[in-house]
Amino acid sequence: MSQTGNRNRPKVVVTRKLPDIIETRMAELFDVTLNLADKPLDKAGLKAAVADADVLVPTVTDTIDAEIIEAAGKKLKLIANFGAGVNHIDLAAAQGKGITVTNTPGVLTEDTADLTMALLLSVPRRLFEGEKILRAGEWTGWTPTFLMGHRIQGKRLGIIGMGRIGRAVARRAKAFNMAVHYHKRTRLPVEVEAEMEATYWADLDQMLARMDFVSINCPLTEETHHLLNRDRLKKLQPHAVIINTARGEIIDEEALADLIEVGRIAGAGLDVFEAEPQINPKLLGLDNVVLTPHMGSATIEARVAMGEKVLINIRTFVDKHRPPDRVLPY
Ligand code: 8YV
Repeated sequence: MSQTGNRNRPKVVVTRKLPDIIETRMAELFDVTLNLADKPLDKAGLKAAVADADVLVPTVTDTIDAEIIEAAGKKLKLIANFGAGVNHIDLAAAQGKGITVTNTPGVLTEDTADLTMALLLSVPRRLFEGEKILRAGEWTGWTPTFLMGHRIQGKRLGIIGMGRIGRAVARRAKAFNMAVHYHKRTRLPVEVEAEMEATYWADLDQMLARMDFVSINCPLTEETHHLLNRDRLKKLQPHAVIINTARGEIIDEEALADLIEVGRIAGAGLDVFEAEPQINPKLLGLDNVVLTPHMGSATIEARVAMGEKVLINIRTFVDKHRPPDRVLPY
Protein backbone atom coordinates (compact mmCIF):
# COMPACT_ATOMS: atom_id res chain seq x y z
CA MET A 1 0.00 0.00 0.00
CA SER A 2 1.27 3.41 -0.88
CA GLN A 3 2.29 5.86 1.84
CA THR A 4 1.99 3.33 4.64
CA GLY A 5 4.34 3.40 7.56
CA ASN A 6 4.00 7.11 8.26
CA ARG A 7 3.84 7.22 12.03
CA ASN A 8 1.63 10.32 12.09
CA ARG A 9 -1.13 8.75 10.13
CA PRO A 10 -3.77 6.69 11.89
CA LYS A 11 -3.74 3.00 10.99
CA VAL A 12 -7.09 2.27 9.35
CA VAL A 13 -8.19 -1.26 8.46
CA VAL A 14 -11.02 -1.57 5.92
CA THR A 15 -12.67 -5.00 5.94
CA ARG A 16 -14.20 -5.04 2.43
CA LYS A 17 -13.52 -3.61 -1.03
CA LEU A 18 -14.94 -0.07 -1.23
CA PRO A 19 -15.47 2.09 -4.34
CA ASP A 20 -12.07 2.93 -5.89
CA ILE A 21 -12.37 6.65 -5.32
CA ILE A 22 -12.91 6.10 -1.60
CA GLU A 23 -10.00 3.69 -1.32
CA THR A 24 -7.74 6.15 -3.11
CA ARG A 25 -8.66 8.94 -0.70
CA MET A 26 -8.18 6.58 2.26
CA ALA A 27 -4.68 5.82 1.00
CA GLU A 28 -3.93 9.54 0.70
CA LEU A 29 -5.12 10.33 4.20
CA PHE A 30 -4.36 7.30 6.32
CA ASP A 31 -2.02 4.40 6.81
CA VAL A 32 -4.66 2.16 5.35
CA THR A 33 -4.98 -1.58 4.90
CA LEU A 34 -7.46 -2.29 2.13
CA ASN A 35 -9.10 -5.57 1.26
CA LEU A 36 -8.66 -5.55 -2.48
CA ALA A 37 -9.58 -9.23 -2.81
CA ASP A 38 -12.84 -8.45 -0.97
CA LYS A 39 -12.72 -11.76 0.88
CA PRO A 40 -14.65 -11.34 4.16
CA LEU A 41 -12.38 -11.52 7.21
CA ASP A 42 -12.95 -14.52 9.45
CA LYS A 43 -12.87 -14.26 13.23
CA ALA A 44 -9.09 -14.56 13.36
CA GLY A 45 -8.74 -11.94 10.64
CA LEU A 46 -11.00 -9.52 12.49
CA LYS A 47 -9.13 -10.10 15.74
CA ALA A 48 -5.84 -9.40 14.03
CA ALA A 49 -7.30 -6.26 12.46
CA VAL A 50 -8.59 -4.79 15.72
CA ALA A 51 -5.40 -5.75 17.57
CA ASP A 52 -3.36 -3.56 15.28
CA ALA A 53 -5.59 -0.73 14.05
CA ASP A 54 -6.44 2.74 15.31
CA VAL A 55 -9.63 2.67 13.29
CA LEU A 56 -11.65 -0.26 11.95
CA VAL A 57 -13.99 0.24 8.98
CA PRO A 58 -16.36 -2.74 8.97
CA THR A 59 -19.58 -3.45 7.08
CA VAL A 60 -22.72 -5.43 7.75
CA THR A 61 -20.89 -8.66 6.85
CA ASP A 62 -18.54 -8.38 9.84
CA THR A 63 -19.79 -9.53 13.21
CA ILE A 64 -18.04 -7.26 15.67
CA ASP A 65 -19.12 -9.06 18.82
CA ALA A 66 -17.81 -8.87 22.38
CA GLU A 67 -15.07 -11.39 21.58
CA ILE A 68 -13.72 -9.22 18.75
CA ILE A 69 -13.96 -6.06 20.83
CA GLU A 70 -12.15 -7.89 23.64
CA ALA A 71 -9.30 -8.65 21.23
CA ALA A 72 -8.91 -4.96 20.35
CA GLY A 73 -5.62 -3.34 21.14
CA LYS A 74 -5.32 -0.16 23.22
CA LYS A 75 -4.95 1.83 20.01
CA LEU A 76 -8.40 1.01 18.66
CA LYS A 77 -10.47 4.07 19.43
CA LEU A 78 -12.91 4.22 16.51
CA ILE A 79 -15.14 1.83 14.60
CA ALA A 80 -16.26 3.80 11.55
CA ASN A 81 -18.96 1.59 10.08
CA PHE A 82 -19.60 1.64 6.34
CA GLY A 83 -23.41 1.45 6.53
CA ALA A 84 -26.28 2.91 8.51
CA GLY A 85 -27.28 -0.16 10.54
CA VAL A 86 -24.95 -1.00 13.42
CA ASN A 87 -26.69 -4.15 14.64
CA HIS A 88 -23.62 -6.23 13.75
CA ILE A 89 -21.55 -4.30 16.32
CA ASP A 90 -21.82 -5.05 20.03
CA LEU A 91 -22.29 -1.47 21.17
CA ALA A 92 -22.28 -2.31 24.87
CA ALA A 93 -18.91 -4.02 24.51
CA ALA A 94 -17.56 -1.09 22.49
CA GLN A 95 -18.83 1.34 25.10
CA GLY A 96 -17.16 -0.71 27.82
CA LYS A 97 -13.85 -0.26 26.05
CA GLY A 98 -14.38 3.44 25.36
CA ILE A 99 -14.50 2.89 21.59
CA THR A 100 -16.39 5.45 19.50
CA VAL A 101 -18.72 4.10 16.81
CA THR A 102 -19.93 6.03 13.75
CA ASN A 103 -22.20 5.10 10.84
CA THR A 104 -23.32 6.52 7.48
CA PRO A 105 -26.97 7.60 7.69
CA GLY A 106 -28.87 9.85 5.31
CA VAL A 107 -27.01 9.11 2.10
CA LEU A 108 -28.74 5.80 1.36
CA THR A 109 -32.25 6.88 2.31
CA GLU A 110 -33.65 7.57 -1.16
CA ASP A 111 -32.09 4.51 -2.77
CA THR A 112 -33.39 2.19 -0.08
CA ALA A 113 -36.84 3.77 -0.38
CA ASP A 114 -36.69 3.27 -4.16
CA LEU A 115 -35.89 -0.41 -3.71
CA THR A 116 -38.71 -0.70 -1.19
CA MET A 117 -41.11 0.70 -3.81
CA ALA A 118 -39.65 -1.55 -6.50
CA LEU A 119 -40.45 -4.59 -4.34
CA LEU A 120 -43.81 -3.14 -3.36
CA LEU A 121 -44.70 -2.92 -7.05
CA SER A 122 -43.07 -6.19 -8.11
CA VAL A 123 -44.94 -8.49 -5.74
CA PRO A 124 -48.57 -7.53 -6.45
CA ARG A 125 -47.87 -7.01 -10.17
CA ARG A 126 -46.16 -10.42 -10.40
CA LEU A 127 -43.24 -8.91 -12.27
CA PHE A 128 -40.76 -11.71 -11.73
CA GLU A 129 -43.27 -14.47 -12.39
CA GLY A 130 -43.83 -12.84 -15.78
CA GLU A 131 -40.12 -12.43 -16.39
CA LYS A 132 -39.47 -16.06 -15.55
CA ILE A 133 -42.19 -17.30 -17.90
CA LEU A 134 -40.98 -15.08 -20.72
CA ARG A 135 -37.32 -16.07 -20.38
CA ALA A 136 -38.26 -19.74 -20.24
CA GLY A 137 -39.93 -19.31 -23.64
CA GLU A 138 -43.27 -20.26 -22.08
CA TRP A 139 -45.25 -17.14 -23.01
CA THR A 140 -47.87 -18.05 -25.55
CA GLY A 141 -49.26 -14.54 -26.01
CA TRP A 142 -51.58 -12.01 -24.44
CA THR A 143 -54.79 -13.18 -22.83
CA PRO A 144 -57.33 -11.19 -20.81
CA THR A 145 -56.72 -13.19 -17.65
CA PHE A 146 -52.99 -13.94 -17.78
CA LEU A 147 -50.87 -12.94 -14.74
CA MET A 148 -53.49 -10.73 -13.17
CA GLY A 149 -52.19 -9.11 -10.02
CA HIS A 150 -53.42 -6.31 -7.81
CA ARG A 151 -53.16 -2.54 -8.02
CA ILE A 152 -51.49 -0.58 -5.26
CA GLN A 153 -53.44 2.65 -5.71
CA GLY A 154 -55.88 3.21 -2.90
CA LYS A 155 -54.38 0.47 -0.76
CA ARG A 156 -53.17 0.89 2.82
CA LEU A 157 -49.46 0.73 3.53
CA GLY A 158 -48.33 0.27 7.13
CA ILE A 159 -44.76 1.41 7.72
CA ILE A 160 -42.96 0.01 10.75
CA GLY A 161 -40.38 2.58 11.83
CA MET A 162 -40.80 6.08 10.51
CA GLY A 163 -37.24 7.38 10.47
CA ARG A 164 -35.53 8.74 7.39
CA ILE A 165 -36.14 5.69 5.21
CA GLY A 166 -39.70 5.14 6.43
CA ARG A 167 -40.57 8.73 5.60
CA ALA A 168 -38.97 8.48 2.16
CA VAL A 169 -41.12 5.39 1.55
CA ALA A 170 -44.19 7.27 2.82
CA ARG A 171 -43.59 10.14 0.38
CA ARG A 172 -43.35 7.71 -2.52
CA ALA A 173 -46.41 5.76 -1.38
CA LYS A 174 -48.39 8.97 -1.18
CA ALA A 175 -47.41 9.79 -4.76
CA PHE A 176 -48.81 6.38 -5.75
CA ASN A 177 -52.08 7.31 -3.98
CA MET A 178 -51.66 4.82 -1.20
CA ALA A 179 -52.96 5.55 2.30
CA VAL A 180 -49.97 5.77 4.65
CA HIS A 181 -50.13 4.34 8.16
CA TYR A 182 -47.25 3.90 10.55
CA HIS A 183 -46.12 2.43 13.82
CA LYS A 184 -43.24 3.87 15.78
CA ARG A 185 -42.34 4.03 19.45
CA THR A 186 -42.79 7.77 19.51
CA ARG A 187 -45.37 9.55 17.41
CA LEU A 188 -44.11 12.04 14.82
CA PRO A 189 -44.83 15.77 15.15
CA VAL A 190 -48.23 16.67 13.71
CA GLU A 191 -46.72 18.70 10.86
CA VAL A 192 -44.74 15.68 9.65
CA GLU A 193 -47.77 13.41 9.96
CA ALA A 194 -49.84 15.97 8.08
CA GLU A 195 -47.29 16.25 5.25
CA MET A 196 -47.58 12.52 4.61
CA GLU A 197 -51.24 12.30 5.58
CA ALA A 198 -50.09 9.45 7.77
CA THR A 199 -52.19 7.65 10.37
CA TYR A 200 -50.38 6.66 13.56
CA TRP A 201 -50.88 3.38 15.36
CA ALA A 202 -49.36 3.08 18.82
CA ASP A 203 -50.37 -0.60 18.80
CA LEU A 204 -48.57 -2.56 16.10
CA ASP A 205 -51.04 -5.47 16.21
CA GLN A 206 -53.90 -3.07 15.53
CA MET A 207 -52.12 -1.66 12.52
CA LEU A 208 -51.07 -5.03 11.08
CA ALA A 209 -54.64 -6.35 11.10
CA ARG A 210 -55.78 -3.47 8.90
CA MET A 211 -53.06 -3.12 6.23
CA ASP A 212 -52.83 -4.30 2.63
CA PHE A 213 -49.05 -3.81 2.58
CA VAL A 214 -46.52 -3.63 5.39
CA SER A 215 -43.03 -2.20 4.96
CA ILE A 216 -40.33 -2.75 7.57
CA ASN A 217 -38.07 0.28 7.90
CA CYS A 218 -36.86 0.16 11.50
CA PRO A 219 -33.38 -0.73 12.75
CA LEU A 220 -32.61 -4.17 14.15
CA THR A 221 -32.27 -3.95 17.93
CA GLU A 222 -33.02 -6.29 20.83
CA GLU A 223 -36.58 -4.92 20.81
CA THR A 224 -37.16 -5.39 17.09
CA HIS A 225 -35.62 -8.88 16.79
CA HIS A 226 -38.51 -11.08 15.56
CA LEU A 227 -40.86 -8.14 16.04
CA LEU A 228 -42.94 -9.89 13.40
CA ASN A 229 -43.10 -13.27 15.08
CA ARG A 230 -45.52 -16.02 14.09
CA ASP A 231 -48.37 -14.68 16.23
CA ARG A 232 -47.99 -11.16 14.86
CA LEU A 233 -47.75 -12.38 11.28
CA LYS A 234 -51.03 -14.20 11.80
CA LYS A 235 -52.68 -10.87 12.51
CA LEU A 236 -52.18 -9.84 8.87
CA GLN A 237 -55.04 -10.10 6.41
CA PRO A 238 -54.61 -13.01 3.95
CA HIS A 239 -54.25 -10.60 1.03
CA ALA A 240 -51.47 -8.61 2.75
CA VAL A 241 -47.95 -8.34 1.36
CA ILE A 242 -44.83 -7.69 3.47
CA ILE A 243 -41.79 -5.77 2.24
CA ASN A 244 -38.52 -5.89 4.19
CA THR A 245 -35.54 -3.75 3.23
CA ALA A 246 -34.32 -3.31 6.83
CA ARG A 247 -32.90 -6.45 8.46
CA GLY A 248 -33.94 -10.07 8.04
CA GLU A 249 -33.97 -10.80 11.76
CA ILE A 250 -36.91 -8.44 12.31
CA ILE A 251 -39.19 -11.12 10.82
CA ASP A 252 -39.42 -14.74 11.89
CA GLU A 253 -38.51 -15.90 8.39
CA GLU A 254 -39.54 -19.52 8.90
CA ALA A 255 -42.99 -18.42 10.11
CA LEU A 256 -43.31 -16.01 7.19
CA ALA A 257 -42.47 -18.74 4.67
CA ASP A 258 -44.96 -21.14 6.33
CA LEU A 259 -47.76 -18.58 6.31
CA ILE A 260 -47.18 -17.60 2.69
CA GLU A 261 -47.04 -21.27 1.70
CA VAL A 262 -50.49 -21.96 3.16
CA GLY A 263 -51.98 -18.74 1.81
CA ARG A 264 -52.34 -16.95 5.15
CA ILE A 265 -50.20 -14.10 3.77
CA ALA A 266 -50.33 -13.16 0.09
CA GLY A 267 -46.63 -12.55 -0.56
CA ALA A 268 -43.43 -10.79 0.34
CA GLY A 269 -40.67 -8.69 -1.14
CA LEU A 270 -37.46 -9.33 0.76
CA ASP A 271 -34.08 -7.66 0.33
CA VAL A 272 -32.69 -8.89 3.66
CA PHE A 273 -32.59 -12.30 5.32
CA GLU A 274 -32.01 -13.87 8.70
CA ALA A 275 -28.87 -15.78 7.76
CA GLU A 276 -27.44 -13.83 4.80
CA PRO A 277 -26.27 -14.94 2.33
CA GLN A 278 -28.17 -18.16 3.04
CA ILE A 279 -31.78 -18.06 1.93
CA ASN A 280 -34.45 -20.16 3.56
CA PRO A 281 -35.19 -22.88 0.93
CA LYS A 282 -38.91 -22.54 1.61
CA LEU A 283 -38.78 -18.94 0.40
CA LEU A 284 -36.96 -19.97 -2.76
CA GLY A 285 -39.82 -22.28 -3.62
CA LEU A 286 -42.53 -19.61 -3.45
CA ASP A 287 -43.66 -17.76 -6.58
CA ASN A 288 -45.35 -14.89 -4.75
CA VAL A 289 -42.12 -13.87 -3.06
CA VAL A 290 -39.58 -11.53 -4.66
CA LEU A 291 -36.06 -11.91 -3.30
CA THR A 292 -33.16 -9.49 -3.85
CA PRO A 293 -29.61 -9.78 -2.43
CA HIS A 294 -29.41 -6.95 0.15
CA MET A 295 -29.09 -4.21 -2.44
CA GLY A 296 -31.10 -1.35 -0.92
CA SER A 297 -28.14 1.03 -0.99
CA ALA A 298 -26.43 -0.53 -4.00
CA THR A 299 -26.10 2.55 -6.20
CA ILE A 300 -22.71 4.02 -7.08
CA GLU A 301 -23.93 7.33 -5.72
CA ALA A 302 -24.92 5.92 -2.33
CA ARG A 303 -21.84 3.75 -1.90
CA VAL A 304 -19.49 6.65 -2.71
CA ALA A 305 -21.42 8.95 -0.36
CA MET A 306 -21.25 6.29 2.36
CA GLY A 307 -17.48 6.10 1.84
CA GLU A 308 -17.21 9.88 2.04
CA LYS A 309 -19.07 9.81 5.32
CA VAL A 310 -16.63 7.22 6.64
CA LEU A 311 -13.71 9.46 5.60
CA ILE A 312 -15.24 12.49 7.30
CA ASN A 313 -16.06 10.54 10.45
CA ILE A 314 -12.49 9.27 10.72
CA ARG A 315 -10.94 12.61 9.88
CA THR A 316 -12.99 14.60 12.39
CA PHE A 317 -12.36 11.99 15.07
CA VAL A 318 -8.62 12.03 14.44
CA ASP A 319 -8.71 15.83 14.57
CA LYS A 320 -10.39 15.53 17.98
CA HIS A 321 -13.74 16.90 16.85
CA ARG A 322 -17.06 15.16 17.31
CA PRO A 323 -17.64 12.98 14.23
CA PRO A 324 -20.89 14.00 12.52
CA ASP A 325 -22.40 10.50 12.57
CA ARG A 326 -21.54 9.40 16.08
CA VAL A 327 -23.60 6.47 17.30
CA LEU A 328 -21.50 5.80 20.40
CA PRO A 329 -21.01 7.30 22.95
CA TYR A 330 -24.72 8.07 22.96
C1 8YV B 1 -25.43 -1.39 3.53
C2 8YV B 1 -27.51 -1.33 4.94
O1 8YV B 1 -25.04 -1.70 2.25
O2 8YV B 1 -26.49 0.70 5.56
C3 8YV B 1 -27.14 -0.26 5.90
O3 8YV B 1 -27.57 -0.38 7.06
O4 8YV B 1 -28.34 -2.12 5.20
C4 8YV B 1 -26.91 -1.50 3.60
O5 8YV B 1 -27.56 -0.62 2.74
C5 8YV B 1 -24.70 -2.27 4.47
O6 8YV B 1 -25.24 -2.29 5.73
C6 8YV B 1 -23.27 -1.86 4.57
O7 8YV B 1 -22.68 -2.20 5.79
